[in-house]
Parts: sequence; C-alpha cells; structure tokens
Amino acid sequence: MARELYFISGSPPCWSVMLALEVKGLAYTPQRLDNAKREQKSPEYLAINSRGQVPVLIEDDVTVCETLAVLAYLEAATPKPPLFGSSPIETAKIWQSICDCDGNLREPVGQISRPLFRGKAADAAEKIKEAAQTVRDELVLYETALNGNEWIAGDALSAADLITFPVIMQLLRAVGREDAEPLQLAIHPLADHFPNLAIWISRIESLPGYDNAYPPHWK
Ligand SMILES: N[C@@H](CCC(=O)N[C@@H](CS)C(=O)NCC(=O)O)C(=O)O
Repeated sequence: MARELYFISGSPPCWSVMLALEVKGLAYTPQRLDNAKREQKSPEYLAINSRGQVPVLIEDDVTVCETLAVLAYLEAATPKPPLFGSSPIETAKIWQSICDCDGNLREPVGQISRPLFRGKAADAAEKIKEAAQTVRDELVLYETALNGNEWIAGDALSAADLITFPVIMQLLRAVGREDAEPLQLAIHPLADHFPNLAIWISRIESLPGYDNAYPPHWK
C-alpha cells in the first residue's frame, strides 16, 4: 500500500499525525510542502485538500484531511497499539484532554509563538504576556495531571499526548528565543517552572520513531 503524508515542517497537527504513524509502526512517504512558497495553496494541492491545509493522509485511493479525522482513521484501520483507549472511560478521558488542548491551549500558544517567530517580540509584548498567563494557567493543569502519572490522560500513551506534545514544543521553541527573555514569561526553562511536564516531554522524546517525526527545519 502506498501511504503518503502531506505536511509543513513545524506544524503541530502534522507532527501529531507523524507521531501516531510512528507509534503504530506505519511506514509512509512524507510529502513536505513549503509554507514560504505557499505550496499548500497550489492548484495541485488544492485538488487534494480544497482548504489548502495540512496534514493530509493519502493511502492508495483514500484521502483523509483534518488531524483528528486522520487519527480516527489510523485507529480504526490499525487498532494496536490503541491511541484512543481500551474502555469507554479511557476513551472519554482522552477525548476530554484533546478538547482541552484544542479549546484552551492551542490558540493562546499561537498568540505567543506567531509574533515571536516573526521577530515581533517587542511590538506584541503586552499581548504575548497576556497569552502567557492563560498558557501558564493551562500548564498548571497538565502539571497536576502528570503528578504521579506518566501520560496526560490515563495509564498509557494516547492521542491526547500526541495532540498536546507538539503544541507545547511549539511554545517552548518560541519562549526559549533570546528575544522572549525580556518578557519574563515564566515558562522557560520548562523544568524550573513545570517539572512534571519536562519529564513527560523527555518520555515522548524517547519513543521509538521520535526522530523521524521531528520537524526537519528544527534539526
Ligand atoms: N483543523 C485543521 C487545521 C490544520 C492547520 O491549521 N494546518 C495549518 C498548519 S498548522 C496549515 O495548513 N496552514 C497553512 C495554511 O492554512 O495555509 C486540522 O487539524 O487538520
């Protein structure tokens, strides 16, 4: 079977899908699109996904757009190891955590990372600090959830970890920049502020296949 994943380097949703493919041991051909060249808006790619977004998974004649749809597809097609739990309550907890990340963390992280990645730290200082307060409040919840637990939703690695991890990595890349230092966002270094989260990150970094999924332009 020919399996391809269209992605943009550093995109958290793409990274989530790549990690899921690695965890499930599914080989694929990465098809990297260059955001700087707006390749995701080319007529050829719009014919694949009319929204011009990534990730998109293609398996022979099957095309799946949208991160969560791709994860659901992979889970249904390759149930082991399970990423959405093995009991109703496990599944519910995992979805709850995914909703928490998508509803409460992803956007404020974007409000921090977008201006920092564009070199606008000073111009956007107040907005970044405001978003950082929201993010810190969320990180406290993860820190508590990880107290005595290895994974953020339940006893096993799950889609909740794979969805949340790249968002937090994007945050860390942004707040670890030199121009973020004067803003004193109290997130970096993570181990000083949120030690359980820092250990959880190293746990994910030790997953087999982790390096294959790492954003190429971050290497
Ligand atoms: N809801 C979509 C969102 C995907 C998304 O926002 N992708 C971004 C990369 S992180 C993208 O394709 N950006 C390029 C663009 O919109 O032109 C999903 O989860 O798949």
